[in-house]
Amino acid sequence: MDNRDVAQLLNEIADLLDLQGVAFKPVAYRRAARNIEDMDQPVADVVAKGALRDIPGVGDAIAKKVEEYVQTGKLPYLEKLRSEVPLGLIELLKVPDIGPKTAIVLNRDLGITNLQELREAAENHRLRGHKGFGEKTEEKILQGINMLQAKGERMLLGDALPIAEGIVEYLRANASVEKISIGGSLRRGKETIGDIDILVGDNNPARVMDSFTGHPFVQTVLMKGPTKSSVLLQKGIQVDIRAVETGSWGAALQYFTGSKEHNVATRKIGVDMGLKLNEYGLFERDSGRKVAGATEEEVYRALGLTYIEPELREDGGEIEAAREGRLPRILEHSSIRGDFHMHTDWSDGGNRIEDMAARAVSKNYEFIGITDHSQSLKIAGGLTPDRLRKQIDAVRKAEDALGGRIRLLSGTEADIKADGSLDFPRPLLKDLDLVIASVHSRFKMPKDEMTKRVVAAIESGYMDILGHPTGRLIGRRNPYEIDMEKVLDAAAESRVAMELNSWKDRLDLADGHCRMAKAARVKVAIGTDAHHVDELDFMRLGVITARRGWLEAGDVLNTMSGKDIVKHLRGRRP
Ligand code: DGT
Ligand code: CA
Ligand code: CA
Ligand code: ZN
Repeated sequence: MDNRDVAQLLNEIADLLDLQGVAFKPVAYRRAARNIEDMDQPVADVVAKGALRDIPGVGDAIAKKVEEYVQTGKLPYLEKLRSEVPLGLIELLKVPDIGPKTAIVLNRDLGITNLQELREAAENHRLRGHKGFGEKTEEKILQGINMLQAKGERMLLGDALPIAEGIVEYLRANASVEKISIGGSLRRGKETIGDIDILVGDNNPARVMDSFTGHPFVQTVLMKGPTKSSVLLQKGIQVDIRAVETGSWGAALQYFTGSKEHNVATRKIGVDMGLKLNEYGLFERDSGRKVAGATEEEVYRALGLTYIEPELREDGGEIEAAREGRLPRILEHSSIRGDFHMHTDWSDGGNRIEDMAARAVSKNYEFIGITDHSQSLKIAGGLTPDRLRKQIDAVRKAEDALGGRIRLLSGTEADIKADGSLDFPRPLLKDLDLVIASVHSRFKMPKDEMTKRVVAAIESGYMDILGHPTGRLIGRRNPYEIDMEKVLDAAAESRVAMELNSWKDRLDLADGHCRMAKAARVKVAIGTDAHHVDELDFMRLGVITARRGWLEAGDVLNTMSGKDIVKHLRGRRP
């Protein structure tokens, strides 16, 4: 349980109190939630020290509830509130323009209890004419619902992963399960996740199901059976759990990891060998004798395949490669020795150069690139040439202060302007250790113009890495039109690397483009684009995406030593 979890529960209390028309209290709960979330120390430590009431906004009433939750994992006050307010009303608050007062009116006067009913009421024009609702408001509400539902369908890998890990940890602690793993698309590391799947290997599944459905974040139990259950958490996030006997663990994990297409292909291999593969094991078709099932490795081996990492299980050629023993040895997180892309308080980042460096040292990194925005990006506090010169000195100083424990690359994330030129004069670019160049404007250019623009930047001789090469924001902004083949050809020629920006809604390059880059012999540089020390943790999303793109350590610049990366970059300066 981390501070964010506690904050989330307090915010939910605030929403529910709002929906009961309670005054003042919701504001207090939200304030406490924000302060707890922003704290550096884990809330459990603060509770243990008895210092909860020292946090601004945390009075006696709120402190007691937080203590109870931290100590017991339960919060009866919240459960009571949940039982008093129709479940779906909280959803209504997510629609832009609907606050608690409106939600209460909609519920009291029109009997609306959830998003679906609100949609129907709006579609049948039952809102207009009602107190305060005009035709316009009705339309706006409908648009808001559409946006919510389109986005709500799948969640980001970076959002789903911590939630799922929290549940796994909770079940380890509370149900002392023998084996447990995330499964489904989340284990395969897909960039968006439909629902979270969790698999448990345990010979007493009933206890696991009780524990799971009793998790404090569970809002609705959709289904509860002896070996499987499904629940909804806040925001409609669905979690499915399955429990199997430990002897079937490997076969079940293989089955519930998917993808469906990969499973169809592995099953077919079995059929051709006279075997039957299902979630209980791999069996001889005629005798029914069990051939394998306890581990995934033994299942794959019995099918004549080498072990296939979950990220590769998309029926994208991995089965043929496994049969012929030519699967790549994909990138491991432990091979990462640095991060190329981050922002500091010199532009729109939240921490100092020294803070970013200290966090990187604690990750055992050998180098990081300090790459604040360039002058054209005024909204992000882009640096003028003058400021950038000063920053180069500041970076050197910070590096010296750390006594050689890490190399700090003085760099920039320079805008690629509409004509393909970079946003700083060449002599200045020459003095930097690292130049990332990215498109941040004029996204709607026709494809051939955009391709020319980016190729011109690549061929300028002054850039090392093309930042977030397609500009997409998952679920929010489409990639810009660009001829990736041509870009990769130019990059191969100029030995410019492609960034794999691992910000959670970018993951740009996407997995498929990573494979294209590898085929074109273009190196990939993973950058978190962190604007805060904690966001350096997004590295793992980049690693997962690189793995899905079949990249090996040798394809990724982050695996070079600090010394080698400095040498590599110096060798590129004209
Ligand atoms: P998602 O949730 O849409 O992001 O995608 P998945 O892959 O997690 O799909 P999900 O949650 O429906 O099912 C989890 C895994 O269970 C899936 O990856 C493979 C396995 N599975 C589910 N249904 C079937 C099926 O009908 N046939 C086979 N072969 N496998 C299935
Ligand atoms: Ca799933
Ligand atoms: Ca599922
Ligand atoms: Zn950028």
